[in-house]
Amino acid sequence: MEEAATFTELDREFGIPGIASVVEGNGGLPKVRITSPRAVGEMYLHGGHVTSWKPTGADEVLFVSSQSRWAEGQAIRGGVPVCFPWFANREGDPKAPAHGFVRTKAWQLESIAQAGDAVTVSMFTESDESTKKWWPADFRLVHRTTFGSELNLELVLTNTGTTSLRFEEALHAYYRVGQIEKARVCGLDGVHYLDKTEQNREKTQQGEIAITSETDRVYLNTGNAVELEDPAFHRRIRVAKENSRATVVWNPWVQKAQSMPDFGDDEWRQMICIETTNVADFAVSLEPGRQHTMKAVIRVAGL
Ligand code: TA6
Repeated sequence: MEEAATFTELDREFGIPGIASVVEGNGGLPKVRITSPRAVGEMYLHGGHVTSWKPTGADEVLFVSSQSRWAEGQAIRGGVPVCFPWFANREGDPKAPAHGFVRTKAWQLESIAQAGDAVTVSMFTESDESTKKWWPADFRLVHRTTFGSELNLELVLTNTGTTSLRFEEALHAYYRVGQIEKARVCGLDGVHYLDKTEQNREKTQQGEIAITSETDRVYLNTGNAVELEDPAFHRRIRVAKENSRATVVWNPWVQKAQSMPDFGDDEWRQMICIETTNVADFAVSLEPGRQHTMKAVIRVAGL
């Protein structure tokens, strides 16, 4: 009875008839479904996780694995996972969950608002007993997403404690591509990166990025917008950002894909991650009472 009431109550409190509703999603997890004149989309309370954005007149932009898990304590494979307060494995703590603890947490709805033809959904999560097991800080994290002809993602952190915070963050976006071998990522020419497939060896990007093997790179000290050119889908996806000093590009290729239980063996051909982040030397420090916002703006155009 509780579950059903939750959806209905949330929908009654936050829903906008014909535009936004709170419904039961995969695995019985609550999600916000957007059907606005400019776009359709979905965002789960589980992880404050956007799983779909389809601007009017275009195909789905985000990739979600057919093998994804949809359960408490498990991360959704695809869409835009929120990584916080650390990225990837936590240094010196092999037991700590990869990419932090908020992507597997139940977030709360803060608001759903219509602005013209776009719809903004705000979800939040805060420090509590479960987070303090891993990280002693007091914080409030809001993920505010605007679904329209472009997708605006804002991660807003407030230090609600009395001591300074240092954290990493990522909007770990998975994009659908028609055929990865033909896709190209432009905008990082000349940028230094750490190659995680070679023990973080430091390299410099020459020209556009082509995916020809497992690719796991952290591009450092860059605020550049990047463009994903996808000839197979005849489209270009532009990812611009604010207050982010590093960009991660990832494709698992064949072997890593086979090693992931929540990812289809052949799905590496259909996706690439282009992640808006602050990681490594670009982790953020935040004084008590202060707020930090990282933003990504995604647009789709024909190729
Ligand atoms: O963002 C790239 C990365 O850090 C890769 O190293 C790879 O592990 C990927 O994230 C997925 O991580 P996950 O914990 O979701 O399996």
